[in-house]
Amino acid sequence: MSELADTRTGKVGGATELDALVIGAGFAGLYQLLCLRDRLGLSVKALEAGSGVGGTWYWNRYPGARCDSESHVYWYTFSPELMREWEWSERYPGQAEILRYLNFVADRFDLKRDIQFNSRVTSAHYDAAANRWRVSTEQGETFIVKFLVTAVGCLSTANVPKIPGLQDFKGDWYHTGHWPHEGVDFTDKRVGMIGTGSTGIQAAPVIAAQAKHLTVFQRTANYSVPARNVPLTADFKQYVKQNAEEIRTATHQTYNGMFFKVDDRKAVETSLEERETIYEAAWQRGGLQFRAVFQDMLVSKQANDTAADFIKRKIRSIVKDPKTAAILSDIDHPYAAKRPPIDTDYFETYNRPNVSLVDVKTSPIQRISESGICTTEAEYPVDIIVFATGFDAMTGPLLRMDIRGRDGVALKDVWEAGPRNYLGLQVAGFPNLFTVTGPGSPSVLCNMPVAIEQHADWITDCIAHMRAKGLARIEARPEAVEKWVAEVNEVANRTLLPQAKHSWYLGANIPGKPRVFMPYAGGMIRYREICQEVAARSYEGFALS
Ligand code: N01
Repeated sequence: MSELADTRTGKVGGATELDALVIGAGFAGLYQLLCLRDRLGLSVKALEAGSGVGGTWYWNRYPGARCDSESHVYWYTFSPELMREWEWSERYPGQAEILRYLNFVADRFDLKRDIQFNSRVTSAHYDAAANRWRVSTEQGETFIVKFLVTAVGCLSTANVPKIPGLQDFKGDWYHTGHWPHEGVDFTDKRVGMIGTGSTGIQAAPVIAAQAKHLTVFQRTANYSVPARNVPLTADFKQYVKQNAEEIRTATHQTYNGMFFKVDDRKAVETSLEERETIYEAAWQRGGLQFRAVFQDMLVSKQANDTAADFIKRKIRSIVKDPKTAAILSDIDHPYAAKRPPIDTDYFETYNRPNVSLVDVKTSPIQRISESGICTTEAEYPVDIIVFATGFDAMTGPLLRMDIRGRDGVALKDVWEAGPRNYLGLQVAGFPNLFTVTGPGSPSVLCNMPVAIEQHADWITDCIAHMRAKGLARIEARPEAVEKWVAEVNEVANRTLLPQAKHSWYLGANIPGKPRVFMPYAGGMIRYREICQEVAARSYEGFALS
């Protein structure tokens, strides 16, 4: 700290000097803060735009919000005591319970004293001469830090489509990712909901149960498998407590950070009857495990077609009105090539007399009037519009900050044609900046807490290594970035994932966004090995000085 420093506050000329700054206080930010503060003893703060911890689970309070990872794997595993102390109540944790959990963790480890809430980072500029990041917030504060870690989430920049006339709408409208804390009362209201991704599929049944009428505007039909959520039994809770360590180990050994493994058998080598039995059992069991019943489901179109066909038949058997069933089951992409939703009574909801479906693929939304949503064919009067229209995923939360590396080069320019980094962790030209679950890492293709803990641990170990060796700067080498970007593309192209043309994995949901498959699809287990090898080889691919 310089001579001008106020030693009581750590402030220098109005700016706060720290060893490290973490942006975000969701799952990732909380753990990263804990690692840097309590393991390394750094002076560190987290800045959080919201007024509380929770990230995704702080913002996404829409009706029906629930996780699709099962609760016994959707938590931190760094502390055996913590795993013993916390007990989930349902198979899939709901938003309110996850938020309680994250507050419990933040209090348990006394993290809130180092989190500054209501602080949105607007810019982060690297000063090469000082080897420091200068970080500014919307609230006018400045921080000067050696290490900057973004823990801003992958799905945190809401996408409200620019539909003409929205400003004239006389009713209320909400995006699911910015849901009012006090909730929304749908009683006696005509509701129009745009979007049928995981969010819309979760929200529709809950809104329909309360609203006078719900009209769902579907652009791309989607698969969904029943979640089969249930309260956990005392026996299962006991099992989790007794086997927490084994469960943790297992989640480190799977492709996607889940407890279940993808089965070895192939759909194309299984008889029709047996396949049907397997799919039916998976449908009854419910959840994301559906995609794990055949190993070739995500790599062979022929195999995938068998799963797709099964689900489409299920939709047509559940939805009574044949026209509605046809629109819902007219799905144009392989199963699980877009993030596969799981639901509670989603397709059944269309059998309610107060629910209707509008196909906005054949008759697109043109504008919003004072009193409703207008497609090319009709005007649908509504009192409330719910935008379940997703996010500017993965790159959006990073690019909405003005991040500039060496020589003032802007991240948005470096990523003009799509994200380019090394291991999803560092961008060449942006020294000492780490991106937790950044594009190019498994992140959204993995059970998030598993991906987050691996990243935060790796970053912590890396900084510890630097301190031990007296090193001040780490930066991804351009050639390592080239190789990694090629690797990310190559592993994605070995799967069917890039075939879903409207997927946010590809950035296709945001007009003008470059279409690049963003997450690393080679599997969490392989990714973990790669990161370990890189560290063991003295951080191969990084320049340390
Ligand atoms: O967003 P989405 P989401 N006019 O982008 C439609 C995670 N998540 O919030 O497909 C009309 O998937 C869009 O149509 P199309 C999970 O990773 C997890 O639902 O672009 N429609 C699509 O139907 C998930 O994948 C959980 O043609 C428009 C929908 O809006 C991710 O978050 C729960 C439109 C957006 O779907 C995002 O899910 C919820 C327009 N102008 C979310 N613009 C769980 O853990 C967009 N759409 C269970």
